Amino acid sequence: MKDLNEEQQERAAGLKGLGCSRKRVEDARFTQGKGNYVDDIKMPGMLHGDFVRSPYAHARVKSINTDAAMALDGVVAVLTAKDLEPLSLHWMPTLAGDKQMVLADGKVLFQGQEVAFVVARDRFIAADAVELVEVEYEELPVIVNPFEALQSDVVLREDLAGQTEGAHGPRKHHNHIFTWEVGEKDATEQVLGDAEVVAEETVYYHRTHPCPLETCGAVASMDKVNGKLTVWGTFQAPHVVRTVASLLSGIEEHNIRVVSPDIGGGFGNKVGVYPGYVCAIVASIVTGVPVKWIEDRMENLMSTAFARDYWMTGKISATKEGKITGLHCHVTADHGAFDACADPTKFPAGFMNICTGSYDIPTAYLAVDGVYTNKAPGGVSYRCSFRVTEAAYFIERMIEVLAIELNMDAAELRRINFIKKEQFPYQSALGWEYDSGDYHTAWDKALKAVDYEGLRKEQADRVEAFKRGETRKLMGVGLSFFTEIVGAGPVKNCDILGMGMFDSCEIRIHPTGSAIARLGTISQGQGHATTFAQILASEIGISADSITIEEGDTDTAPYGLGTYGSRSTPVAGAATALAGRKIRAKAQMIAAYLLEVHDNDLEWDVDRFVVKGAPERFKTMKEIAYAAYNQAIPGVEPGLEAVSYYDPPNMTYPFGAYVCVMDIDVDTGVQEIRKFYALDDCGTRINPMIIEGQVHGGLTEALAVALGQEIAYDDMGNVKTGTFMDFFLPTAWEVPNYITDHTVTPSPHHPIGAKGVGESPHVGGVPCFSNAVNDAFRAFGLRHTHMPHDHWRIWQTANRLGLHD
Ligand code: MCN
Ligand code: CUM
Repeated sequence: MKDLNEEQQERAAGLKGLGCSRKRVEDARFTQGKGNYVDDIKMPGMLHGDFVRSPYAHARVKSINTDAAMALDGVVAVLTAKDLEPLSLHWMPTLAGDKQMVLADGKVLFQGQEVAFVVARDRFIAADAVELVEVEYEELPVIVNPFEALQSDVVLREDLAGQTEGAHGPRKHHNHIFTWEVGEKDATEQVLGDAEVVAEETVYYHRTHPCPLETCGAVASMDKVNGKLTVWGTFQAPHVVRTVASLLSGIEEHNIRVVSPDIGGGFGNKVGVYPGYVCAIVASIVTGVPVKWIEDRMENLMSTAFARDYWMTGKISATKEGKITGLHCHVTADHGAFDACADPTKFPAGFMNICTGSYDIPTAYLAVDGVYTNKAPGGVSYRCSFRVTEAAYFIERMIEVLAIELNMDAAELRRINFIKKEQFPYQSALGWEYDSGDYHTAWDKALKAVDYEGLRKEQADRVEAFKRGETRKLMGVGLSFFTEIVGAGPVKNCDILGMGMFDSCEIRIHPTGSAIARLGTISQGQGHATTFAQILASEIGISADSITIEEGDTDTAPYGLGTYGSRSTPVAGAATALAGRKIRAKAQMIAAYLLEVHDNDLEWDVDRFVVKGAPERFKTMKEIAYAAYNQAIPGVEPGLEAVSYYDPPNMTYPFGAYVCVMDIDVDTGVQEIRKFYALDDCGTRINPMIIEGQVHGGLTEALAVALGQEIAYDDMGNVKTGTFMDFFLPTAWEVPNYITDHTVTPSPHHPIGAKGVGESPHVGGVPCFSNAVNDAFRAFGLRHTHMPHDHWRIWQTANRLGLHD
């Protein structure tokens, strides 16, 4: 607001537009128990579904006897694969070009897999009936290790036996899914061979789960009278669900209404299509009454989209002075029983090829091998921006290992390799065009804010004190600098199941000068109703408080690809700004007519059009809206509406600089986070308070993953962490006070210069926490230790290094 005079500033502030820490409008209902979640939907005669799930990770299903379950009073139906087969719905396509069993067809491939769907009068009867379904299994050898899977004679996916081509090219083995290669293999190997220094490491990013507080669920209602199917569900992409449901069921798309009501956290877990959705829909079609399916916590942790499970082997080369010359990365990606990742079609390993990070690395090569194992399917979820979390963790660990190899300070190593401000737009060796960045400024600001030199001095003193026996606590300084890639599209290279990844906004201004805007995205807690109104307020001069934002109902919202990959701001946010500009363009014509001047004689002034040079002559947006409906204006249609479908020219590349200071007790393995500083640059900031909330949330999830959260399997394929007793969910107790900070480097191609931020703190946070743990032991010869760094593992590390002797 710097070019505005005081009076204008006051008017602008009243709009609560860009840059305003406007309070979240959705919280009034959330904090008073007035949210409307899927499980709040209750319909007359509604039935309840529940799954019989496999206790085994790999077994042949010899028989299923449903007689006893059907005999139970209140049970209406028990569906098995046999019932779905005539409808061709016993298998369904996955978002990654594979197919997945809806209900066990001949065998089961992971513990918790859906075997039969019981439909009953209430949830309790359904649960009782689940116990009465008799399934005879014959156990088969279990493979939970992807390296073993590629050696094993055991064929996991018998349905694909003999198929040497998959959705993403040749398959090398019956348990192999795809190989995805990017970059120059020979050139990279040459550079590595000639290099003065090479650091090598295998970094495992363990399997985890986003675990939203609300589990997945759906209510399907087939109205046989008017032929309309309505599905309320936990969908991060409702329009995609509608199109897929239409293609699979043959019901015309206008006869399907998909609604995402309030969603209690998505975090990627609600991008995928689950058997429960399909079964609820089929059951409603079969019974003619509404059917509800809601997962319980264990089902959610055991069977819905997991995250990560990437084994990343890297080689990074540099000159003796520390200038990086090449990067080689091979990933063995454990996708579980079905390839149900949710990446854009052309990217079977997501945007893992952002693994050159924030560094100017001239030569690089990445190869990813996807592998089947006896684990739950999924793969892209948990604030990840399509595997960018894995990529950031990989490169930020490799940098630390290289610093050790070079005997150099890791902050300095980063500084001398950062892409420079003047190199943007920057073409990365693995194919991305980074839109904008100023890494050095951010890094310097961060290091100064934490007194980096002072920390290193203190750390060195601590090591000496430890060696003298004066303390049992070590100190770790975790650094991370990340570059995110968010906002998929563009349509030309990003689609899901062939659906192009644009997004949309439709605005309707009411005669009295308030408005409703509908978007193709869907908030799951990110505060869209608050922030999208702010974008619009600044564009059209109507207060955000007078603008309703609506998302998630396919009958009313314009077609869009939904919310994930932090794409809402970069894509739908851009559509919102552009639709607003269309409104303003029409408003300008109306104002010109009302003021009896030429369009070009008007200029925009916060919330009105003013005659140039005659500031006392103006029409406010409110007046213009009224005239748009109620006054006959020659050559101008009545009404004031606009729609924009936005296909972004590029993605946006937010970045950040994080520092974590940690104290570690070597005798107990307990870590204490003394300080966590997070600087984020997401370009133009719409709502600083919401950004801060996003950062706090993402960092807390990063802390969880780095310091203890894991979906662990035993050799039999049993999920060892299927409840909150053993799956670590951080509470206020474990969470430090975060210090947040920012720089602002606008995106040059986004209409308002905004980049996404939702996933950034997780992407940058995980390596930061992990680097802190590793760094604490650097002085004692540690190069790398795997996450999650829980107390027991940290204790083991100390023990291995001889610190307990
Ligand atoms: N924002 C802003 N200024 C910017 C960028 C964003 O004020 N320059 C605001 C936006 O207006 C929006 C919020 O920050 O209100 C997040 O915007 P964005 O980064 O565009 O991300 P999305 O809205 O697309 O949200 C998706 C992202 C993802 S992919 C995951 S996973 C995740 C995350 O959001 N899931 C969440 N944050 C979450 N937060 C909550 N509470 N719940 C989830 O499920
Ligand atoms: Cu990858 S988790 Mo978010 O994209 O919904």
